[in-house]
Amino acid sequence: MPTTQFDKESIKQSIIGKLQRYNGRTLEDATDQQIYNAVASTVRDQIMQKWVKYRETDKDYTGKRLYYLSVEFLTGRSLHCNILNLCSTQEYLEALNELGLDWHRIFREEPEPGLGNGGLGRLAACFLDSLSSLSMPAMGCTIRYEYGLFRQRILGGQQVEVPDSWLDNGNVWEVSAMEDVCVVHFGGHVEMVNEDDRIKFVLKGYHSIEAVPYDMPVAGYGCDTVNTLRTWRARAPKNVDETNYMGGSYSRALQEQELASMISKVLYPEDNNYEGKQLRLKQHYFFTSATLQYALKDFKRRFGTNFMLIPEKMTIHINDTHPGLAIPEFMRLLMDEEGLGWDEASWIVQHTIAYTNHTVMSEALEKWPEQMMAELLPRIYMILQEINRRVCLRLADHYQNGEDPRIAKMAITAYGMVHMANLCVAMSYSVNGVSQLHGEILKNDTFKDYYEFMPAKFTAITNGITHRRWLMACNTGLRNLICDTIGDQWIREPERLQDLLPYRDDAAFRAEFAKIKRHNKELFSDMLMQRQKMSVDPDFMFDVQAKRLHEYKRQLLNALHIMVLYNRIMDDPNFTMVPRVFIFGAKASPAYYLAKQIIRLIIAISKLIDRTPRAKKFLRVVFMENYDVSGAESLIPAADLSEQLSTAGKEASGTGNMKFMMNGAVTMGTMDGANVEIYEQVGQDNIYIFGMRADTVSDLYREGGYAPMHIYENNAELRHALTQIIDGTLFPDNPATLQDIYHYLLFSDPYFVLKDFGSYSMAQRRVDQDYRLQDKWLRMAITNTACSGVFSSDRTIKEYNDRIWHLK
Ligand code: 26W
Repeated sequence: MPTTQFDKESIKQSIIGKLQRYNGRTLEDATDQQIYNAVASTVRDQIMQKWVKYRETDKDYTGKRLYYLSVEFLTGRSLHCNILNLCSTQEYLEALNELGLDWHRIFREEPEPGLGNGGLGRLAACFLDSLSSLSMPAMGCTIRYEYGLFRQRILGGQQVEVPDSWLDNGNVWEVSAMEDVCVVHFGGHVEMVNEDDRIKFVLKGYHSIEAVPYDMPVAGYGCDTVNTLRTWRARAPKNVDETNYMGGSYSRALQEQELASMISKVLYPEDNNYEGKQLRLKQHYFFTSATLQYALKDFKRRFGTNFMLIPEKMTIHINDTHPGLAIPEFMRLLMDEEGLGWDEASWIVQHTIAYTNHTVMSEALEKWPEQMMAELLPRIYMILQEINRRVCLRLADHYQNGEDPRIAKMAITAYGMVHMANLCVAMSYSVNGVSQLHGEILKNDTFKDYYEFMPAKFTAITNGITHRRWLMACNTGLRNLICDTIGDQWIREPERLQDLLPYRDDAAFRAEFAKIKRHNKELFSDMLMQRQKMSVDPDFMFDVQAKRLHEYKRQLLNALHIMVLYNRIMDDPNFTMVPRVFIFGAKASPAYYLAKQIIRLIIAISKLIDRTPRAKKFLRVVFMENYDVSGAESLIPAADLSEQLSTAGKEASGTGNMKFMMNGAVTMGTMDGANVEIYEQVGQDNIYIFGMRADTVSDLYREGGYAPMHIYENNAELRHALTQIIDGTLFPDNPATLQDIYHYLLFSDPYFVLKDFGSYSMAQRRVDQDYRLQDKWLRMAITNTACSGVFSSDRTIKEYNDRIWHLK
């Protein structure tokens, strides 16, 4: 047994001791919050022991290291997963039991760091867990937002945003690393000076911000590796800098402090929608620059100034374009700080930076005004212009024509904007999509011209999720059943979940599987009662759509279908269906008007059904408030049907789809993103596929859209449901409340909701039929869990390592 293992008795003693020393309390009169702190810091002690040891060995490490830069790391709570990864579940369970403590109640006290919006941020967190568990040396780097993603309240049937000050009670998991504080410069102007016969560029009149790192340990499962998640906080430097020479006063100094801390104040709540806010650009440069300064410092500690060794010793992975300024910043550090020439610096950067694209939505592609870049980051802007000049020269040469129209499309700076995606594609050694379909779309459409110009760097690696959090920790019932049935090898080799396949035919196994699902539904209902004073009937089918609210994800398709079901129930006295609760979880970006209207629609439908006794027998709609990682951990294990309805070609991958599948929910989905690969894994009998394929969708775009009115005229059920949006059925006092949704669907919807409705509604009829045949349904559910192993992020990380990083 590793020496860092704590036994049950020492865990108990530690908890009691901490309550006494830090709170002056006994167990009996301590609050849940205090108990949480005592338990968490016991776990932390255990991790710290491992961390110290790991860092000791890491000091002499001469191999390659990965820096994973992401503007979001949606880690969720840490306590449970940390205990799990320490392989100490049994010890803690027993210790807490013997102290008379309820384990779930204590876990609930941990504030959830909401340092991300959705898929991209959660993916980064799964990656870190897998990197550690596979013992790969890596550091995750991001911003220490004082306010994470807003908390969502539903008031008067609408979303209201509340600030999320998750750090109020401190964060047990982090330690500051003052030795690595560094300075980031903004503004000023560039001067050319002649030094030792070389032209040097020097930034003058800038404004300094200090970057303070806080480190959170990421312990791998059952191994010695403890990687670090480094979060950077912004503060004003204590010492006077150039700006303060101009008549600094006390109140001015405080103002400076306030302004500086703005940079790491709040996470932008937009998902898949870009706005050129200056503060956002500051955030990106701030954490990117700090990270690269640290990476270079660590490189020099390890290898001195032999900079040409950099590509061999580190990879800088940028999670979408948000940390893309790593490219010019790295060039700047190598040239201006270390004295390298352009060609050497450029060679190093182009062999060190790898880029993942996560979206093809044009409104999400980052473009910064050149003007803003020039004012905020003058030296970086100069470098960007020079990169652009050289890339355009190469292109002109390649096309044998300096006027080729493709050059403007591929340029880094064009028409007054800096195109971050072009920068990242041009300058990194690897560009990857996040599912096979997405990878194809990148090559054939989004980055078509670049793909033809430099095909070798393009690849696709399908996303994954950590089965430790998303199965072992969140669904203990299923985890135990699986271990009892096929042993525990699947924990290290999740593909072995396949061994469950034969048990589809075992009636006793199916019964156990069903019992667990039912129990998870009860747990979810309890959680809902506790979170929002609502309950759901565990005998209903749980039909779940949980993800950010976005037009392309088509929550509207689901909502319209519920209205159609409602009408069938109300119009036909003989109608029956499997009782079903439609559960939604979704945050809308605060400034996204239509998304907020869609939430209103869903809640209005829910209320309509609740006041209609006949409908209530078959139908319920629940809007789960403040859907976050913890909410997902309770909702996903309870789901029967997983709704993945994006317009084909729009969802780069999806990862929620994988979590549902792993927990035995059957997918209702379009042939989009990773749904395609789920389909390939489970086969057509174990998934419900509907709607247009991606190629049909892109044909439709080429033809200039579709005629929703035509569908409206020919589908009476759909017409009825649409009319009810505006005829007072939902809002008797103000029928026009949701008229914008009505008009959107009929006149401007770019995501073809009505077009796919018929096929969706047919597929839903099949769900109803199949669910009645419980054995058939259970076989499908088990198949989904059994085939979910390839979607473990362990597989994903191994592929990144084999194809991109080459860490060992
Ligand atoms: C600048 C505004 C902004 C913010 C976030 C633009 C784009 C983003 C992200 C790239 C959006 C995102 O989270 N994309 C999701 O990434 C997941 C992980 O790869 C995929 O599974 C989802 O399909 C994709 O939507």
